[in-house]
This record gives sequence, structure tokens and C-alpha cells, in this order.
Amino acid sequence: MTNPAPAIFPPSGIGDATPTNQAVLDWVHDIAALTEPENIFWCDGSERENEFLIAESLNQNVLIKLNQQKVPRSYLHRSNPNDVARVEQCTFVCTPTKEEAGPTNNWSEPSEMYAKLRGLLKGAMRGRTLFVIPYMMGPSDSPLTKVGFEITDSKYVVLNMRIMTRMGEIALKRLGNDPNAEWNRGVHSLLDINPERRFICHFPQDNTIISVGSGYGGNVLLSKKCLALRIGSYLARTQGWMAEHMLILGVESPEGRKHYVAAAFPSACGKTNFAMLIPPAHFKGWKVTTVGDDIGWMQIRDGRLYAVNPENGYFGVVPGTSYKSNPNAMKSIAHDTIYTNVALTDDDDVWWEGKDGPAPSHAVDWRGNDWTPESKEKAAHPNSRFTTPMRNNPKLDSDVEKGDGVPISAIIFGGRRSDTVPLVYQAFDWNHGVYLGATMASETTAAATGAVGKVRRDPMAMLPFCGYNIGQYFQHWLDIGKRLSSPPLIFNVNWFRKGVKGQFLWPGFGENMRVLKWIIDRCEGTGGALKSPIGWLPSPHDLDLAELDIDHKCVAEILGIDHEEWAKELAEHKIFFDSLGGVVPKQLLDQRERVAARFKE
Ligand code: GTP
Ligand code: SPV
Ligand code: MN
Repeated sequence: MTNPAPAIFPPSGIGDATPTNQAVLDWVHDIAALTEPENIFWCDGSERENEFLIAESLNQNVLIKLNQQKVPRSYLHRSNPNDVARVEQCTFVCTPTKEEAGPTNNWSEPSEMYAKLRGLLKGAMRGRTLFVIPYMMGPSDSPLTKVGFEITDSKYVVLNMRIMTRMGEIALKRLGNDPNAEWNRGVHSLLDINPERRFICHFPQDNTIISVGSGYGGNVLLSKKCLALRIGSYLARTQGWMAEHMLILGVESPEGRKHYVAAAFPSACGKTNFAMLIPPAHFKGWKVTTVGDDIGWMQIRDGRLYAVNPENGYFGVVPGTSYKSNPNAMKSIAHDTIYTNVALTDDDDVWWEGKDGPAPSHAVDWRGNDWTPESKEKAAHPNSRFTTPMRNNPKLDSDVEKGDGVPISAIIFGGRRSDTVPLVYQAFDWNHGVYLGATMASETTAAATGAVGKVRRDPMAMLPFCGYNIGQYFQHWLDIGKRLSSPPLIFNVNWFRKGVKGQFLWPGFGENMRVLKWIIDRCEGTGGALKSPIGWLPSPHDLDLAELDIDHKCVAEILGIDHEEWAKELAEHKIFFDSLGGVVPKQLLDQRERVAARFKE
């Protein structure tokens, strides 16, 4: 017996972007038959639909209305306290063989995982509405652009996807009616938000994602980590391009010369902040503009790498965001923003640790409990987030919609390292740069559940996001290098090195312009550097430190390399490569030998 067809909801002409592609219709029909929703809602992404869903969300306490004078058209959402970050232990790559998923991914045999998920999804949307979200990742005229559909039973997901992606008619147009067209199938159900029944599963060969049991961020906005990175990286390898966990920024000199750089830092390690950098007063006439703050898709043209940002909005870390640290982010989130897990003040404004001005004398914390400055708990969750349209960014780059992408002059890797790793250094060539990326490490953050502050290897900031065998991923990077006649220069940065007293040695944020300037100088062939065993290092006078209140001893310390620390570091690289069980390309093993040999010279 098949179930009666669910009613279309709402009946008023809102949400009527029904696809005409039969393959999509058949898939939605199958998922509806399995999950048994009360209604089906075809989302069109229109303003009217958005208002309707916000009104419903306010009624059902999915959203809390904020003070509309202070933060117009903005809302607060509180997630279940058991559901506040990505869950790497519940994330699976399901490929026919374990080897295809590789040593860094949780693996499950696809038919077994499908069977388990179908069991969990059976009847899961009874009494709920099934939303179908058509969306597009990438500018409308880009050859890299991908179409996805996300089925979800969460209004919060719909409201966020409207900000984060190009949603509605535009995606349906791009897809067209070809029954064999490439498109991503995403199914999400909240189930009962139980960590025991939480699975984020990827089936790269089927271009399919199924996510159950969570309502938070990267677990459920399937466009982002699931499609744009995990499935994206798999497609990128087979199709000859790159999907990376990278911000993209433009930097223009007072003379009008413009470069673009892409930077891979792990979660909560400074991508959004760097992408929105405002140069300090000393750098008069320099302009930094944002193309993207989290994900870069790159293709080869004329022997160079060109990047697009597939996203349409920012899902950014709130704590620490202030007019002092990141004025562009503050302006972006001043209106039309969804806040998740921040504190609510008595006048219905939002508050978080690190916001400008004094703490409120009373607030309601992210869990909904009373909070005062004396409270032991944080008012905002350390992984509280804003969702805001990229159009809100006053420094949005003018080429953000350029389908061919922007040409990348430099790739920067960077992690959160209290010791060992200097402020900045440059790889000798592409393959050495790939080695820097492959061996980078970072202290873990609140962006994923689990221990915070533990140093772990996070190659290219893709450890949680590479959708296939990491050894093949390294090889893909090496292969891309062979196809580039003008490859970007590759750098490594570390804003987070600490002194003996545990204080950050480098002021960071806007002052990172000084490092960016050296990187641009190197790209233009003008910047000075010293040869060191780990790469090209700036000497203190190669960096423009004018008008910066910093101790000269501090500068020497952050630019320095300690041979004992590096002996340990190189040993860690070996342990890491060995732990991957023989998948690491020989070129990278050789690179390690060469660094070790240079230390002995
Ligand atoms: P995801 O969205 O998780 O991918 O994070 P992200 O890489 O975009 O990190 P984000 O820019 O949001 O920064 C994360 C945290 O690092 C925030 O608390 C920032 O205040 C802090 N941070 C960013 N840049 C710097 C810096 O240059 N120096 C220091 N000390 N902290 C920084
Ligand atoms: C990250 O963890 O790298 C994020 C946040 O950008 S989430 O979308 O939750 O993955
Ligand atoms: Mn990220």
C-alpha cells in the first residue's frame, strides 16, 4: 500500500517553485513516501515565503524576535544544548570500499548505511512539513556551479539556506529538464535531536547526502561542508578542479594593482576575520575586499588557478566579533541576520563574550537561563554563530559573481599553534607548499564537538571535509601543480604563537595586513627574505611594522625557528604520515627528508 500523496502546503501560492525535472520529482516522491510528512512545501526563496516562514517560526518558538530598532529583521535561535557544533564522530563517507574513503574518514558500506538511515527516516516526518529547497552553489554563469536539492523538516534550515545559497527559481533554471543532469540529493530530518541517532552521511558515487538527528550548522546546511566540501572534493578530483576550505580575498595597492589570495585555516582559526580585514591606518590607500569567507572552488585557466566562492552568505563565529576585531562583520550582522546560541539582553538585543562595550548586568544565556557577569557559564556558546547574506558586507569584492573566478596569486595555510610555527614563511615551490599544507596542524576549537585546544594534524584544513582518500587528495594537489604554468606562491601563517606568559605574541586581526603585504611583495618579486630550512622567512625589516606598538624582542621571537622544536615537529610529521598507512605520495615523504636534511646543513 502506498501512502496517500501529502498535501501541498501552504495553499496560498507561496512556495511554488516546483521543479519540472522528472528525476527530482521522482526522488521527492520517494522520500515523501518513506518519511510520511503531513505536507510538502516547495520552497521558492521569495521574500513573501520568507516572511511566512519567519512568522510560523516565531509562533512555534523556533525563532525569538529581537529588538527591531537595534537589529532590524534579525532573529535569535537556540539549538538543543546537545546539538551545538559539527559532529565528526557521526560523519561518514560511504563508498563501496573502505580504501576509497581512506584512513581519515569514518566509513560505512553504502547499502548497510542506506538501510540504517531508511529505518530511521521511516515515518520521521509524520505530522511535519517536508520542505524541498532547490539551491545553487556558485555564480549563475560559472562552469563550476552546482545544483542541489535539500529536503528538510526544519524551518530553521530553510531560513538559513535562503541566506547561505542562491535558492529557488535560479537553481531550477540552471538544472533544466535533462533527466541525466548532475545534481545533489540531500535529505535532512531532525528526528528527535538525539545524539545516539545522529548521522551525517555522504554517498559520493550517488551525489547523495543524508543527515539525521541534528539541527545545527554544518551538520544540516547540506550545501556547505557536505556538498561544497565533502562531495565537492570528490567531484573536483574526478573533474579536475579543487574544492577547498578556503577564504578568498582581494588586496589592492594604492597604485591600483590587485591580487587575490586564498587561505585555508581550520574551523574557528580566523578565515572570516582575515577575509574581512581592514588595513591599519599606516596602510593608507590599501583596500581589502571579500570574495568568500569559508569555501573556495578553484579551476585551472591559462595555467593559473581561478577561484569562486560557491556560497551566498556567511555562517560565522560570533564570540570575539567586535568593532575592534572585525568592523566589517559587525556591519554585516547589524541587520537581516539569524543569530544562533548567543545571549539575549533585557531589551531584546544580542550579546556575546568579546562584543564591544560593557557586559549587560543581566541577560538570558544561550540555553535560556538567567545570566549575570558573575555567572560561571558563558552567556553565548563558544560556537554561537551568525548567518548573514554576503551582500551585507560593505567590503564585498566587485567580482564575487564572476563566473570564471578571480586569479589566485598566493595560497596561505595556517593553524592555531602556540609554539614552533613562525608568523609567516614561504614554501620553496609548489610541491614543498603541498607538504606545508599536508603537515599543518592546529589546536582544536569549539567548531566541532570534542576536546578543545588539542594539537592535531589537519591537512589543508580539510581533515573533517575531504570526501575521499587523503592520499589521493595529496596526489590531486601534486597533479594540479603539474598543470599550472603560473602556480600561486604558497605560504604558511600562524597568528596564534604565544610567549612564555601565555600571551599572543602577535596582535592579529587588522595588523595581519603587515603579513599580507609581505606576501604580496613576494608575489611581485620585491619582498626580501632569508633562506631557512623550513622555507623563506622574512627578517624583521622585511615586514612593514611602522606605527605598530610591538616589542622588537617579540618580533624576533615570532619570526624565529627553534631547532629543538622543529626536530619534534618533523618527528610529528613522520608519525602523521606513517599513521595514514602508506597512502602518502612519495614526493611528500621526500619533502620531509629534504627539510630534515636542510636542518643538518
Ligand atoms: P569557521 O567559520 O569555523 O570556519 O571559522 P573561521 O576560520 O572563519 O574563524 P573566525 O574568523 O571566525 O575566527 C575564529 C576565532 O578566532 C574568533 O574568536 C576570532 O576572534 C579569533 N581570531 C581570528 N583572527 C585572529 C587573529 O588574527 N588573532 C587572534 N588572536 N585571534 C583571531
Ligand atoms: C566549520 O566548522 O568549519 C564551519 C562551521 O565553517 S560549520 O558550518 O558548522 O561546519
Ligand atoms: Mn569553516
